[in-house]
Amino acid sequence: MPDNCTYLKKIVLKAQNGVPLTRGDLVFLLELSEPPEIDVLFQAARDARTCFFEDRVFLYGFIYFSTHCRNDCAFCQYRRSNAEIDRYRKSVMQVVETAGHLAAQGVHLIDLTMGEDPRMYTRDGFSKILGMIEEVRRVAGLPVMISPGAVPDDIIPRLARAGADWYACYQETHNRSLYRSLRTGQSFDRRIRKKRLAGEAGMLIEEGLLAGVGETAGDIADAIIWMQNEQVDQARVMTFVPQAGTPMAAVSSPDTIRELKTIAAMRIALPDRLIPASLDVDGLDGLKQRLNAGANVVTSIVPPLRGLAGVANHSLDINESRRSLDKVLPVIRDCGLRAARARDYSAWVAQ
Ligand code: SAM
Ligand code: MD0
Ligand code: SF4
Repeated sequence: MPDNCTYLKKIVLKAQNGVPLTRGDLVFLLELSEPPEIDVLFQAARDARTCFFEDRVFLYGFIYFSTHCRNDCAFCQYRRSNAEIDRYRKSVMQVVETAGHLAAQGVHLIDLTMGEDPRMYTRDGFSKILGMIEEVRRVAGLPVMISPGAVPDDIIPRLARAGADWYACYQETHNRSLYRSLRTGQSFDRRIRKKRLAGEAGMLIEEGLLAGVGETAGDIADAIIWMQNEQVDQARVMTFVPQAGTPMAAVSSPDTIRELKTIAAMRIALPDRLIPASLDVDGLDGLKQRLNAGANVVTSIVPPLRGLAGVANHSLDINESRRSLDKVLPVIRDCGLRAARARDYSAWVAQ
């Protein structure tokens, strides 16, 4: 334990001085297994967060506006071949109205997410999305993230021009053979290219990983190194939640400790970046442990009773209003943190 702690502190110091962490450093962090060592890891992550963000946490409203999808990701309930779910497609008016409602509640960003909906992946569909981004920005007066899947190359700069500040597109893993089994039939390189194009078009980039899908600590380390090299602006990890009607339905629910250690390792490696604590995996009950591991953004705040779904959990905590700000804010305070002001967030985005 003392030896491990000394090495841990060395790694933290290195990261603080802006030296990129090596694969070995990251694997070491991810493989810590004794509770006292894991506590030291989480404390180091919180300290790294304090250095750049003090006690401020950002809040993202989430609108999953179409749950139709042409892809067949093995892990996702919205995959094309899942006939067991009801799907919806919200109108631009409904989306804009919901965004206005979320803004009035006090979120800092609106995340507009969709499946690769065949009806939206058309000329008309893309124009509709561009118009939606403009309207949401105007009515909500907040930065916008778009999570539209791997849209055609020429659409990416148009998303930026319409006012999308962020492009979110997750690789899930940087192990290519694992990727092939998860994102069935989708090119790894093409998905990477979309993120690069979005960055070139002036958007901020979010990369994301799944935890508990058969990845090794080395795979996660490789992904974090990629995030360091590409200078992603937001880095996410979510524990896989098994979904009925998918090939991975019978996989047993992974332990969330892998996600928590990954959050902490990402915070140490990328101390000044945004790292989400998603309400979508374990709902409100899972928020505290994610913030305590070093996350600084609460994502997947979804308003109740509007027929809106989550991704990893279709309905967990939504209609019970447990994904609303009045439930989230006390947990943030319990962790010794506080919600940032909207202008703190806009300043971060601008900078
Ligand atoms: N359809 C677009 C796409 O795939 O890029 C946008 C949706 S994307 C934000 C949905 C993300 O939620 C996936 O990339 C994955 O990281 C996460 N997700 C989906 N199903 C999940 C599950 N069963 N458990 C945990 N996370 C999941
Ligand atoms: C979340 N369910 O924030 C959402 C989603 C998409 N940009 C984010 C994974 O947890
Ligand atoms: Fe479609 Fe996205 Fe789900 Fe894959 S993760 S099936 S692309 S909605």
